[in-house]
Amino acid sequence: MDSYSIGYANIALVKYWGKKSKNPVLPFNPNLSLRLDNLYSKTKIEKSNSNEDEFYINDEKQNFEEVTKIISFIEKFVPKNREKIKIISYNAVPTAAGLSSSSSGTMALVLACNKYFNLNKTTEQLVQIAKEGSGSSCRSFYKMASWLEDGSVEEIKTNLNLAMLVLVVDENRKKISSRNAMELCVTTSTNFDYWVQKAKEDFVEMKNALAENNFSKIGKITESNALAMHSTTKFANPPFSFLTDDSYNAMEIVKKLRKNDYECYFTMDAGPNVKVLYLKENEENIYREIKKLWTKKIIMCTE
Ligand code: 2P0
Repeated sequence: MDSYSIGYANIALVKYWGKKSKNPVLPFNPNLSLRLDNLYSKTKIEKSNSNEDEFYINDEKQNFEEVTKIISFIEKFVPKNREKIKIISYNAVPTAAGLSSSSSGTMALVLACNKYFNLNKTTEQLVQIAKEGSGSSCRSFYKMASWLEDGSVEEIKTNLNLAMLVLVVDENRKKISSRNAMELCVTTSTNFDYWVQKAKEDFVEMKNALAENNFSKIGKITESNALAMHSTTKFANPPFSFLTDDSYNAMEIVKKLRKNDYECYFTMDAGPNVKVLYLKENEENIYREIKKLWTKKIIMCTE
């Protein structure tokens, strides 16, 4: 266990949706996230027993395409003449189901490389390396973080005890990767410019709301930002949606709870699952009420 490096998932309250630059990876708009300490990946690297690089997720040997993808990323920052390696990774997050497994996986991988290859990088350097593997992973290094258009990552402080659970709609691997979906929206979505403008404003408002400890404002921005991001998919060519009927049912449940004075808000990423944001001190009540209305799986994300 000791030799594993841990990386955490994070969920954006103001989303990253679109690359202004691919090399280096820079977002169109500043974005901001909350780390989910219960959703993590752990990774270790060993010398390969064969004469090729190997990659395992949850004991499953990954195919050539996946190995190539991960190796071409790590070759950007590990020594060129190296021995073949075996990357062993476990996800406590369903893989590629819009539950941010790429952010936890990339953070764990970057830390594991730092250890195995004795790179001795600082956290700031590792953050910058991670974002080249998966943009959102750079935010996982801090409990709350913002990632700005110039590539810098800042820790955000809050006095609020923000917490999250997931109403699981579907744990399967999504059909379209967030990278490809994002790219399709950047290049074809007719409301993409509107999204970028709104997200920039949301970011400023969100930082104010966090400074004011104004949870209602934080929640409202979180919901409206998520809906705006998802609306770009509907105006893409061809149009598509990550959300299913069950996602909309889950959103209705959140609204119903709110009406009954259980304050909580929804957000969704590149998948159908619905994340619910609330204050930790209300967790017991919210969980009890939500359980009456949502019969499928619920994942508690924060300690
Ligand atoms: C986010 N997502 O802010 C947004 C919201 C998904 C929806 O960042 O292409 O895997 O590797 O930089 O980081 C997921 O995108 O994309 C993501 P790449 P990444 O969390």
